[in-house]
Amino acid sequence: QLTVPHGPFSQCHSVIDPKIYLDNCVYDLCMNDGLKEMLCQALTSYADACRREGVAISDWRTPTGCSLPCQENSQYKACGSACPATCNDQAAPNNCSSPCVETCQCNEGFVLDAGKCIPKAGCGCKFQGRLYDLGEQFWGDNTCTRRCLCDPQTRQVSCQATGCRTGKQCRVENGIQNCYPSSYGTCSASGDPHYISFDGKKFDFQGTCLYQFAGLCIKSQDLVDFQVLVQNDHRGSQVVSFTKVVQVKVYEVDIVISRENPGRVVVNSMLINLPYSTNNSKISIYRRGQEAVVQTDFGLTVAFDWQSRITVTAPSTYAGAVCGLCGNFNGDKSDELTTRGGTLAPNPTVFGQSWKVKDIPGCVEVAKDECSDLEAVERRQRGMNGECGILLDKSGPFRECHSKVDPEGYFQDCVYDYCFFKGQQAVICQLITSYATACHAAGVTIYAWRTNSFCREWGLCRIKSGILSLAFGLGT
Ligand SMILES: [Ca+2]
Repeated sequence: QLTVPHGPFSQCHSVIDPKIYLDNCVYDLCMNDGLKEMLCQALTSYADACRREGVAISDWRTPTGCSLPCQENSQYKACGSACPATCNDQAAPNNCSSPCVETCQCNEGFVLDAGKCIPKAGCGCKFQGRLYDLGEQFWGDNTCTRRCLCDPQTRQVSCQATGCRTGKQCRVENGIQNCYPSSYGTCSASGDPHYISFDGKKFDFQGTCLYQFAGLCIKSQDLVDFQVLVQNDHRGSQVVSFTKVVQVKVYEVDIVISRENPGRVVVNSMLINLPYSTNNSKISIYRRGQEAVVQTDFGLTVAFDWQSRITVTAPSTYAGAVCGLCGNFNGDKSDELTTRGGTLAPNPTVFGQSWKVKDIPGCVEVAKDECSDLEAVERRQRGMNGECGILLDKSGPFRECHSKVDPEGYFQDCVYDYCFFKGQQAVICQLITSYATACHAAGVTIYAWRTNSFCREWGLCRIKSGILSLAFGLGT
């Protein structure tokens, strides 16, 4: 094999003269009665010399029977990678710049670990009978008091005493034990708009500029920063409208839900259809009933019905750390009208103005006059089974919803708007629509409440006919 012209060593002949190796080989074989090991040794030394000179040697072991004994789960390679895959670096062969070597290479699915080829899955740390991936963090007990790490260097588990931070509790969700928010807070705005803060304070604010609805104000390593902005529409004499644009900023993604784009949302300036997920699924946006819902992996949910109703739900870990029109979520209702400057505002208008983020051309923030005969209007409406009274009517179209969604708040908002806008129908129609939406979301059947003379459908007809066309395959 050493001297055959087209044999495995032929490429090396011009670099290292094989003659002396051949002579030595013949001599050794003679002296040892043709012992196979002698032959293999001689061939190995020539192959090594060639390889040192950078000459590629093809497989000479198979034809000569000088197989290199390879251990379990590995196989002989005449020209294998000099950088074998290991537990710490399974991709090492792909980034190897050294020339190939004669080696025993671990089989597919195995990696070299302490001189042995072990299954890839065997890389990691064993702890209480379970195997953890290198770098994996996990709880070492079922009460979340020991946080453990499978150290990639030592492949040993090290644990530290810790616990769930304030506002979180240790429990299992979807099979995963972790510290989860112990509760959630909700803030909403609808109609005029009427606000209900995280701590439950109700107030009205009619500014039509861009405002911070809610956002992280006390920065913390444990809390993901976010901001929810709202813009309300200017209320003209003919078209009455409410929250027009909702903007969510989180994980450097900018999401805009606006009345201009019903059924769709704008993500980083691109108009997209739902459902949609972005930033490694940290944010998902989907449709729930009549609402667009933005949900984050840390428990923040923002829902907007593309019309007038916005709801923000935040985990209790954010208690006391947020600010904006939704208040600070510290459980204290009395300090909800805290301005951006940190002082308590004398009224919702001053409070709201302080949370302005941006002026929109033509936006206004005038404090509206109180409605002088509010109480009389409320008394009158309460006794009616039309207008705002339709919401409370025990035999009316919403009768089956009363036990699921309390109509009283909606009724009061309706009366308030009715009074202020001198009974403009479009205003109260929006509010009744809000209640209908909430009933739908609660899975309750409601009965026809619009008539040709009361809250006749306008824009909705177009949307509905669009949906019908799609349903019958006529969509464009
Ligand atoms: Ca508060």
